[in-house]
Amino acid sequence: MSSIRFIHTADLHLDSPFKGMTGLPVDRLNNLRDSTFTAFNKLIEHAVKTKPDFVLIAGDIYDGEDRSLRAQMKFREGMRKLDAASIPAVISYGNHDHLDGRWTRFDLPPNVHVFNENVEAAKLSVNGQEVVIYGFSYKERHIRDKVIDWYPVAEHHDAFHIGMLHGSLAGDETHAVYAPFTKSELLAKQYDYWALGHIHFRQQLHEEPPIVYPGNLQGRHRNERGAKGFYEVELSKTSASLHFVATSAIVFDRLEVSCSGIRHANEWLTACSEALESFSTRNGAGIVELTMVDVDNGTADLFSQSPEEEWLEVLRDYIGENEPYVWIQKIAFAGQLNLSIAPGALVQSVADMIDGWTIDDWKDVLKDVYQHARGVKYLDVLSEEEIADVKAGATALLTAEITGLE
Ligand SMILES: [Mn+2]
Repeated sequence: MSSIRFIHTADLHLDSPFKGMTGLPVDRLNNLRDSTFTAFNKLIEHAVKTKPDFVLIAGDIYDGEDRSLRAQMKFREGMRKLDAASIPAVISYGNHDHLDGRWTRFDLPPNVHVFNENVEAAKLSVNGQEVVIYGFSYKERHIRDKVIDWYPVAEHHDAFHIGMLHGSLAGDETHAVYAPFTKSELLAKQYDYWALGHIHFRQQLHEEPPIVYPGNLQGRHRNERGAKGFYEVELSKTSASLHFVATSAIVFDRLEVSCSGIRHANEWLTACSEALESFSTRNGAGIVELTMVDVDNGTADLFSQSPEEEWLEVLRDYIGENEPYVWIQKIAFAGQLNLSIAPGALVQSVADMIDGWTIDDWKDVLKDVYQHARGVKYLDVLSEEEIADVKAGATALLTAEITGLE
């Protein structure tokens, strides 16, 4: 039996507004606002050039439930290019672009199969080989049902079976409203591949068969770090190979700058500039936060002579507008806090308490925010990584406040 080759992408979030990017020069802000389209165009160009058998888009094509006209027009253009290259596309809508939103409809070309609100099968024939793709679109923003129960178990194993599902692993209560499933429930369907969407962090939940989150095509904020893109998949009945293709036009990241031995401001500027250069060589344009590490007392003295905003301003001036352009969103002198002053007993006991919180405690603590009807749409799920960030940030703040008083 021959193998098939396809592209798996999800979470395009076209026309994401990138709110809160204050200070970014206007033309750069425009580039950023175009970045979801730039990333999408890279995907389309790649597809037209490499001619996969089909393209799967597992939900959240649009960022908003109103699906901006511009986003719909650009998406349609992309689908037309695929159509002209005879590449079928199978798409579903997710929680961000659910069917219940208010949006003006654009017709999509005939190569595109759109899943409706019930789980259904789309059948493709690839070089005489039958491929069955199962999926559904969100009929409203929250899908609490275990939609996974509606997916049929695969029969006829001479065909390829692929499940498309926009949702999250069950067990995470904050995420229970997004078509929850367990890994064993997916495996029980006996499909050859699970094309997931919704979680923006690229990850493979299972190898054989592959259960895959490709992540989004373009990071949208400081917590969506690193290169983003899609997977090219080559699948046979006995093996699968996944190849990641980066599309992000602007990469969000957090860089550490070693301040070891730094005594003068110009040495610091050089150290930061080197870190930024090595970042842009690897990633191209970006938006980064710089964290100072290896800060000893001498360096801390230097930093304490000017306010943080001034250091940031001077650094931005020094770096200038080289291409590829890297915007420094923030600098943090985290190292300072680990100086000669050990965190007091009070800080330690509070930090220990935070450290001891279970996921339920976190949810309880944050319930006002996460249950806020209007606020919740601006929040992504609280990941373990974010919890770790909050912990580190809280401890640093406490240390700064308390040791400052002492
Ligand atoms: Mn999404």
